[in-house]
Amino acid sequence: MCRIDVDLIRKDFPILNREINGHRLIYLDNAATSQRPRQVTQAVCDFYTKHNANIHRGLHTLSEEATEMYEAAHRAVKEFINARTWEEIIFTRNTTEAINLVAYSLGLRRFKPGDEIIITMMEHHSNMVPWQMLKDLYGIKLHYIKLRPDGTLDLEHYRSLLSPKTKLVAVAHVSNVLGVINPVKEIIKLAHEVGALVLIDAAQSVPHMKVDVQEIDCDFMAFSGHKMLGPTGIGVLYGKKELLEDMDPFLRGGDMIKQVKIEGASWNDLPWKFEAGTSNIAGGIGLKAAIEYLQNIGMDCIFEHEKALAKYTINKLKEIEEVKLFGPEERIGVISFVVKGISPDLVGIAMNEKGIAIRTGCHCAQPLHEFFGIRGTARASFYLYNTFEEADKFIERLEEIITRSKK
Ligand code: C6P
Repeated sequence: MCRIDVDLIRKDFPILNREINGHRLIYLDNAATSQRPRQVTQAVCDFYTKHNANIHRGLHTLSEEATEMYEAAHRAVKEFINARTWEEIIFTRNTTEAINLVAYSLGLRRFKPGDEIIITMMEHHSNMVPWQMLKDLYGIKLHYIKLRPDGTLDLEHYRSLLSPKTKLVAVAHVSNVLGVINPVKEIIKLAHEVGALVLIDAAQSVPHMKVDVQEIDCDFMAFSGHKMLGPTGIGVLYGKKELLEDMDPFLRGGDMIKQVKIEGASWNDLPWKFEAGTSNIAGGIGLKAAIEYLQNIGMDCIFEHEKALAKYTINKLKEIEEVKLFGPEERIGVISFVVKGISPDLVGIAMNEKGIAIRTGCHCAQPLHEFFGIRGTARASFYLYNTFEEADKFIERLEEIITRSKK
């Protein structure tokens, strides 16, 4: 059992002192993007003010420093998710680009008509639309694992979809709407038994819990820096080295080549083969600072804190008759709900009047909302700097909104 010192943590996030509409900001939109601590903004600022240069392109001191810092960022990610080597860590812009990289470099080039891909009904559009592209272009069959009424995956249905034709299973580790933690280890084991590869969309898990790629044995994993205290514009694709070596590049141009001749080109070593053009060097360096920040606090403690906040808030929401919650009991700090008679957007706007930031809409998961027969939800999502007092204020405001709507 560990406790995190939320008061101390909050001192590192100046934005949390902002007033919105005359009220201290309560930021409950962490699943969309997190805030950044001083340590991250400082690391980015230090890079630009003291070390800025392009990487891999100069023999001067600044270029060597920038190269070393950017490579160190890859090594920090490698340690964080326990990859075998830092060559397995490719920096992308975000989760979306990381998934598209696999769809283009593996799917478009290696899959053929009749091959099958399995995803789930709860996927974010980023882990759905790239696979729909393969279906439309190549006649690849796309299956969706059904959900149980509580929003957990129907694993019996999953088993029935698997066959030697399955080439890829692409699944969210944690749903950005339901907060449910999917049993990825079991999903991966079953996929490997039929020879399929597995991509894990870890956009909502890596920021909040310890994820070990060797332990779960995924083949690819994608996540975004901006949801884990890092800068925007930097994301990660993890891939097993032998698979990445066997794949064609995604984007082509500078830095990803070994040699270019009139007749054609050969590819650079990993991970650079997949990092074409000038990279988001400052973003990578900021991501390293974010990882160090999270590691100092401890991923297990962050996970416990958020789970406790979610449980506390859900118990209070359950007492409000007009509120309908989505997702199972056991979950990470993401809570989506609807309020009888009030649209999610109106709930969001009324929350903002008191400085409370939540997200409303379909959260880029339209098929999931259709599954529940609704058009959108309001969503509160927690992170390490949120407090129980903030949860109370959120509930209090929701009760006010409901009372006001009845007048
Ligand atoms: N979900 C949300 O408010 P990007 O935008 O590429 O950094 O992340 C895409 C993405 C992929 N998978 C999951 C499970 C996600 O939650 C997200 C981003 C945000 O829920 C923005 S739509």
